[in-house]
Amino acid sequence: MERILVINGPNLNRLGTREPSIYGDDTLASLEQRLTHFGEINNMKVECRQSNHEGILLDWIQEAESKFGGIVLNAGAFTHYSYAIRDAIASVNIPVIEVHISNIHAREEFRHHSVIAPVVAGQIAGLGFKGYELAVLALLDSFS
Ligand code: CA2
Repeated sequence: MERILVINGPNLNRLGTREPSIYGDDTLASLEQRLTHFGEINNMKVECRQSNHEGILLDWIQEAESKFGGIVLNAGAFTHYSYAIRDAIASVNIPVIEVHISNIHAREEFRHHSVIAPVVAGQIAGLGFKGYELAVLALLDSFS
């Protein structure tokens, strides 16, 4: 069975507590539950993790290569400036799909640029939680 790792980065543990007009009212726990279930009905094992720490995200990306077929990554604000995360993605030979709940291109100027965009397989932004499911489907499709 294909295994997919979903990684959420800094502050995404705060989902459902503030800024509902940007990120919706659902919690990280409900997103993870939804993705686990989505994996089951599509015959995949989806594992979800979240960390506020850059080094932990780096470790997970590097380790995923031997255990997962692909990664769905919402790197949060690290998206906009972490060359370390960019290098970690470039160092693994499994596909990584970048997801953002909000449309980063329609927000503040500093969010328009993603330093990881050049090294990911694709980017989905602005489709809310649905974006994670679409990324999982895109990975599944890439396995066949
Ligand atoms: O739209 C996204 O998914 C982001 O990756 C979310 C990041 C932001 O820095 C990126 O520019 C775009 C921030 C996540 C913070 O999430 C919160 C959720 C609820 C309350 C406070 C923060």
